[in-house]
Amino acid sequence: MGNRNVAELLVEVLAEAGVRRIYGVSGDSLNGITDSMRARGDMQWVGVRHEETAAFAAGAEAHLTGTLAVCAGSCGPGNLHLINGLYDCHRSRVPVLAIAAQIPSVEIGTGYFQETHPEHLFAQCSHYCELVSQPEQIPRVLEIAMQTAISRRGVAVIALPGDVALRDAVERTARLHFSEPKPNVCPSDDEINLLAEVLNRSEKTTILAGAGCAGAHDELIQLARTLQAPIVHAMRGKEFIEYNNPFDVGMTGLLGFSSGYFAMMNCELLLMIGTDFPYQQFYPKEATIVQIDVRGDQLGRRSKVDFGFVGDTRTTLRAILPKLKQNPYEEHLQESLDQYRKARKGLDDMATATPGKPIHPQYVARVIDRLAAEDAIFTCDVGTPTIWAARYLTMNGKRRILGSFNHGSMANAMPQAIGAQVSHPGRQVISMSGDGGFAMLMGDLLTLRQHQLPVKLIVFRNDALAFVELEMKAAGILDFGTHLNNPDFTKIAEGAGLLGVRAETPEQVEMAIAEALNYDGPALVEIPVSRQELSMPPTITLEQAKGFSLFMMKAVLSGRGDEIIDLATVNLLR
Ligand SMILES: Cc1cc2nc3c(=O)[nH]c(=O)nc-3n(C[C@H](O)[C@H](O)[C@H](O)COP(=O)(O)OP(=O)(O)OC[C@H]3O[C@@H](n4cnc5c(N)ncnc54)[C@H](O)[C@@H]3O)c2cc1C
Ligand SMILES: Cc1ncc(C[n+]2csc(CCOP(=O)(O)OP(=O)(O)O)c2C)c(N)n1
Repeated sequence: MGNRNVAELLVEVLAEAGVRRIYGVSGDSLNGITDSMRARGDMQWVGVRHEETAAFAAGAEAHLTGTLAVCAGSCGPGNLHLINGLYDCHRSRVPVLAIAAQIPSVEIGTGYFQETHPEHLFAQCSHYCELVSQPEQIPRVLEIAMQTAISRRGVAVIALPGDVALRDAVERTARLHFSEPKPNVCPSDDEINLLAEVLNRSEKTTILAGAGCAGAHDELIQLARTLQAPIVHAMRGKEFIEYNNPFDVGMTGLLGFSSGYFAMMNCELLLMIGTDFPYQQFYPKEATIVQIDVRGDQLGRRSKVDFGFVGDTRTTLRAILPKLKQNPYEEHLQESLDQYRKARKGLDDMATATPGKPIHPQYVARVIDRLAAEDAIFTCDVGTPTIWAARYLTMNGKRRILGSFNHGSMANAMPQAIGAQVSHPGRQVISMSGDGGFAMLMGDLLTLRQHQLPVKLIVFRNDALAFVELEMKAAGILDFGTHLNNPDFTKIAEGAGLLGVRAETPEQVEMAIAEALNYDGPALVEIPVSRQELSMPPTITLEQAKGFSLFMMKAVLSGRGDEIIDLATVNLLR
């Protein structure tokens, strides 16, 4: 083997670990890496138009596959653009390696052109972040970064000066040759006995289950049956918990269902499993709270906890199930299920189309749900599309759903759809985009064309930052700075080489979405939806109620009475 350089060794280590592609924008300081990818030919360079897209796309791939995904940015501004997407990956606990190219090593510390310090910039959104200053550090530092991202679930960053990447490598090959360890983590025998005793004592248990229940569906259902417990799911648990689940009573939280809220508030014992549901005010104050999580540092993070256990969901539930007695009391479960049926019907009644009336976004979401493939992958923008996705998309164990649920960043949906489609070429990928979110990273529409990714973008066009308007109303502030003067997005899509379709009326929604889904290529559907569509929280607190009436007063005083009528027709009189 001749003089292999650091970049070539780096790419080889990634390839040997199963990495198939790198998302990014190329640049001088990345030349060593992109050139060795070109020369090898077995790893794909997924060029995008904004590095933030690269990070979101890598995060989507990592979420869907559970394996390491990689993104890269050139020195200074190039890798700085990765940062928001990396925050999202880190907070979603998905394994992503970011290669942040660095300025020439001899210039570091001189305030040189494009100089930044990635090891400081990315420290907050990574488990590991180190500068490679010597060829001897590769592959060891790279492998530590990869191992850290995989085992701690999150982001690792290596900052690599372009000149170091081009120097001769000292080591010859990868050092680590083992597949990812997947240990079973179980509480001790004494703890399992204690957990059984606590659960057997309760007559009214509610389970709050989250993404940490992935892969433990059967055990979870058996647990709920034994405890006669309704299951409330947190948003990131939706794809793993909601389907084939006779105990499901929906979500709680601002986007939740009243049934989810009441099941949590009315229980005697709340059993949290694999969830980091963040909103304190939605946890019961009086109930005994038991929490199971694979990470000890998660215990008690969101609410008081009376009993905390460290274990993975499947192993822990398998250990506990034989020790549980059948709960003979079913009133709590039946009441919760009744409430769920009512809440569901209320939401379904909102998802209708009336000729001559505005298009309700709930109806659009319902149509997407009905027409989408059995194994579709959905992404939804932060903003009201997250609400419609949470409430109207039906999961079935094969479908997947992604959002920026923990970090809460706008503009996530199209970039995540790019990562989903690149890594799953045969699957239908649907992005539920807000007009604000879509426009924020709209340049990457061109990535769909460039890589011929048949993503379907459904743009909920309400000409507003509507979620912010909702928050302003709830806080008693008159909305301001939220209007969007939008272009015709279908024309932009057509100009970018996509199919552009527009639905003008409720009757056209189904046809427009079907046309896009059946089209063999990337497509954008623009649907003007009513702006004042209130997504009512499951219970309105006194503070929020005050907020709403205050909004009405302010609106009247400012002569915007038409808006109140608008609110009333859309929400109260429907
Ligand atoms: C605009 C907006 C509004 C939102 N409103 C709501 C809302 O109303 N309701 C709602 O529910 N969410 C809402 N969310 C999402 C919310 O912010 C959180 O992202 C979500 O509730 C977290 O879901 P989770 O607990 O399932 O997942 P995570 O936050 O990912 O938590 C998973 C937990 O499981 C643990 N874990 C992982 N693997 C295992 C394992 N094998 N065994 C055991 N434990 C494991 C992890 O350590 C972690 O503690 C909203 C988001 C946005 C953007
Ligand atoms: C990067 C970023 N900027 C601002 C916000 C605050 N924010 C949350 S939702 C939202 C509005 C989203 O608007 P749009 O995508 O049009 O969706 P809508 O709510 O109107 O359906 C804003 C500005 C954010 N979460 N992320």
